[in-house]
Amino acid sequence: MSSPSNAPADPAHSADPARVAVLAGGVGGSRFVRGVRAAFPEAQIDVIVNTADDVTLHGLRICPDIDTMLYALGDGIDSGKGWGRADETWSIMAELKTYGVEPTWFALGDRDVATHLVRTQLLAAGATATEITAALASRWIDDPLLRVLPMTDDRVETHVVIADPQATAGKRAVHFQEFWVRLHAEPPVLDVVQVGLDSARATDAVTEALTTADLVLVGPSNPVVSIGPILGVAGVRPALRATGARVLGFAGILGGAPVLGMAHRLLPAIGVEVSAAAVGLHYGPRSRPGGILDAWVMDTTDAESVDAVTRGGLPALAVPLLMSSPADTAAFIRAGVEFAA
Ligand code: FO1
Repeated sequence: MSSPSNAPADPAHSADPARVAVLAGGVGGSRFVRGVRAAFPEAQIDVIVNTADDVTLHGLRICPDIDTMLYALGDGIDSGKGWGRADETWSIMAELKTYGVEPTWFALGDRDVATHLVRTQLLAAGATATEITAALASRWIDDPLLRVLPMTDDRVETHVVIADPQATAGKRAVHFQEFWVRLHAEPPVLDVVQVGLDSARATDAVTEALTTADLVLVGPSNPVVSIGPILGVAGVRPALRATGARVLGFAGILGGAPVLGMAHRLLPAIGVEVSAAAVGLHYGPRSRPGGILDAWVMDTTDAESVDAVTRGGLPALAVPLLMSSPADTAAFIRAGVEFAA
């Protein structure tokens, strides 16, 4: 007789959570997921991945956060770059450059292109993002109790509005990938727009994973372009507020700067200070309308802001958050679970 599926986990006295749902982006997200598996070896883990980074280039549909998650968990990732395939070759890019066919600023390795060819032809055949991800995962994921789920089957793309004196209104929108990869996140950000988000719905697999979980973990991914879009998809926040699970969030900002990526360039544009405390309160306690968290875990660097977060109605904890190994990540995840119990 298994324990009630929604019984909140209390690892101090009872078995670990049977079902864990994780909200994650790409590079940091995959490191976090390895820690979740190390923390809870027996659990079903459903990883809900951001797809607002997706882009179509050279006629191919590219899903960076999904592919990074699959490659990383399947040991096929270029661990130096944190994205793309290991042992990559670049003949296709060299040929495109020779043809003078743009864009060449987005580096597509030959092995990586095979993934985009598979995805693009399955999309053309009418398969959903969820079906395609499951098909790709059958090659990359050998963990029968781990599922990688796109946040939605609908098309959502993050665009960044930047100042541009040449443009008529003095500003223009660029795709997030152009902002990050070609423009190196340099231009001042006036706004972040997730195109298509207002009509995107969470898949049934995503809402089921969230509502039946014993534990939900919001990973330390970019709050604006990774976690933000997931929370913005219709059905996700209601599922997070309805779930019987504990919902724990983990800061990706330490000492006022993101550990990875460019969140510091984007948070001000949505009116959120670049600090672990501000991000936690931005996600908000479940006791507040729209809030999603039962607890917020920050790094010891930010221990002095535990009180401010707690006064904001969100129980907070400060422990070492660096994901230098799955065991280190598992340690802070378990510390968060025990704190929230
Ligand atoms: N990031 C870069 O900085 N430069 C690239 O040329 C690049 C290519 C690329 C190709 C496929 C892919 O899945 C990811 C790629 N990324 C590249 C990383 C990508 O921009 C990020 O993984 C996310 O979109 C941001 O988290």
